Amino acid sequence: SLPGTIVTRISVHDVDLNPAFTFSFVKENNSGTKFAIDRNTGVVVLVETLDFEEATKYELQIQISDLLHQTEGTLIVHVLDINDNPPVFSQDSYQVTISELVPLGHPVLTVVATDVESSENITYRILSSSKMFSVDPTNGTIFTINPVFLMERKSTIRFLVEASDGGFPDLKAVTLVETEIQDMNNYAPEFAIEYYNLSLSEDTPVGSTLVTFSTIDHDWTRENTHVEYSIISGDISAQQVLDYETDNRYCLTVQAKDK
Ligand SMILES: [Ca+2]
Ligand SMILES: [Ca+2]
Ligand SMILES: [Ca+2]
Ligand SMILES: [Ca+2]
Repeated sequence: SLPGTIVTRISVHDVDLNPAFTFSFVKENNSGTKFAIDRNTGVVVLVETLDFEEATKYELQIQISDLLHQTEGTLIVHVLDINDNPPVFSQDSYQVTISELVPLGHPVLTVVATDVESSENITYRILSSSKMFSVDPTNGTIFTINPVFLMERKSTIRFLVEASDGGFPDLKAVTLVETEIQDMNNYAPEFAIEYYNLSLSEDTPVGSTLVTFSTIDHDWTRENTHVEYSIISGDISAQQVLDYETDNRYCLTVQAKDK
């Protein structure tokens, strides 16, 4: 209720005729500064907004006197709870790192919101349309609903999660979830061409560039696509001068290795 609201009017019976009463709060009684009483009429007025989360009940000791006699009474004010506090997330934002190979349904992290009125009715939902993640509405656990490695090659995926307290009115809070996707080295490099056929003249100078290999690696981080080449078998004596009459064919196996 707003300040100024009349809480009640204290009524008094006195067998004497036409007595003049004065009303007051008993001094040592600590009703705070929430209430005031009109000395002459006994009207109790609210002077500050109440808060159920601060106090659920007030006991006001009221003194009534008619010059000769005085008496005391107690006014008990019960404060009714309204939903005036939104839920609060335990963190403004949440960060988590997951492997791109996490299985479907894998719990990624759990977001937690609490509410001073009631944490039990809090429900969670993901605000941004997410093809990859879903949240358990009752416990805030975020899990994968699609294979992560199929998603666009973004290293961080951000989305918002909302908590509703289910009260009236329904109050909400929002938090940011940042998911860093870790590239795993799950692809080997592949040569663009499987067989290379070269024809060289026997007077090709030593040190000539004969061919430059290239490979494709479907991973997407530098560390998982860095390729080193080496000749692993074949007639590597060809570092000398070629001679058609000695050998007219060389066969080399080249390996591309990504780590
Ligand atoms: Ca409340
Ligand atoms: Ca609430
Ligand atoms: Ca790779
Ligand atoms: Ca990968």
